[in-house]
Amino acid sequence: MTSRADVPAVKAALRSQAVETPSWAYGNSGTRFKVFAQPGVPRTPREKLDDAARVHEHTGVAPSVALHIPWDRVDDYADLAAYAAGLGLRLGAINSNVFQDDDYRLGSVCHPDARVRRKALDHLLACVDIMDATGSRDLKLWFSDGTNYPGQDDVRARQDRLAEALAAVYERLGDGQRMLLEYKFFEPAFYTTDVPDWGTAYAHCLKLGEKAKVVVDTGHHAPGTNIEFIVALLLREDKLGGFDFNSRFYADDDLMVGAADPFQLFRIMYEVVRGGGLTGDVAFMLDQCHNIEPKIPAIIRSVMNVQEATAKALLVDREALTAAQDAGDVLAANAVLMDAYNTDVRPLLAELREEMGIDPDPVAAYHRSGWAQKITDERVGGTQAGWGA
Ligand code: AOS
Ligand code: ZN
Ligand code: ZN
Repeated sequence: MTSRADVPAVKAALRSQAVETPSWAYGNSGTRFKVFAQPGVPRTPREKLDDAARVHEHTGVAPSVALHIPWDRVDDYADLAAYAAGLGLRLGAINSNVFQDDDYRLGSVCHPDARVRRKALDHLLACVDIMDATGSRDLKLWFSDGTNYPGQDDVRARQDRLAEALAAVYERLGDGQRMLLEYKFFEPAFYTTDVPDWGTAYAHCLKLGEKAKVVVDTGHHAPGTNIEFIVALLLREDKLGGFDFNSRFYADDDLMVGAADPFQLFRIMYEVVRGGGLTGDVAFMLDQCHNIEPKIPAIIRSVMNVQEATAKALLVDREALTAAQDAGDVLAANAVLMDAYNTDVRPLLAELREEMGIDPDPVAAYHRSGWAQKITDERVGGTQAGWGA
């Protein structure tokens, strides 16, 4: 560990970081080729929360759960929020879904037909009603809208339609509520995507106002994109609403965060720390699917991976870094950063967990708990993450 590290301050920062887990990560999921059903997966939103409570119990830093509507449809959302509270959890971001109906073949809020646009907008407004009931702060917007062929639709008119819908949703937001606009460079559209990059998301959010922020899904960039630069810039502009964390090797792989490139995750977390994002309003959410690995331990591992990257980012000797940067000492500056990255923070985190009264090894504690066997015995016919729910 770097000699000048203020360990109590690092621990305090780690203790206060909250990682939000997604309801859909607890259910079955797969690729377009096959869904490998796993035993014991949740059959209802309540059961997803039961599993999320285990993740929070063993990590101590995963107190909220993101919902996806209508995948997590219930009759009474206030009741679901009360159920979550009973488990020591709260309901987090409400993820809207305007991509799975036949009506959305040519898009949702950007669709050429005003009827489909109205239907999509009504869904987004209904999601804000749900936020009122759950007490959620954030509405997360991801649009599958785009075109597959040049000339298919008027790309600029689609931006006008998007702006109109976003403005209507923005208008509906209550005090303390925000909308987070997510971008993704392609898929399912392959020629143009209506919100393909941070610049497009930023331009819309800037016009809308301070309740509109950009969300960075780490899997939504072209290979080689410098994501930490985007993070630094958005933080500087006070427009970073949060993250959808996951790993990618190729496209939107949705693998465990920190698995493919832990160094990139560290560089992102360093910019978060540097930009004051750890103490601000940045939401640290996971957006992952566990197609072949057991889901709950994978989610625990993911939370731990975020913690490890954050711990390393907090250990960067900022004073030494600034001194080296000011002196133009390229190698020394790089060495300061690498010193922090190469520190084994697992003992520090184990110590922190003991101080928090939890097992220093969350995955082992989960395996010992018997929960996996219990849900395998009790739950039959668990649901698919999205499409079947
Ligand atoms: C889609 O690629 C996005 O990452 C969204 O956040 C989406 O709503 C989420 O992945 C659940 O499918
Ligand atoms: Zn996402
Ligand atoms: Zn995605």
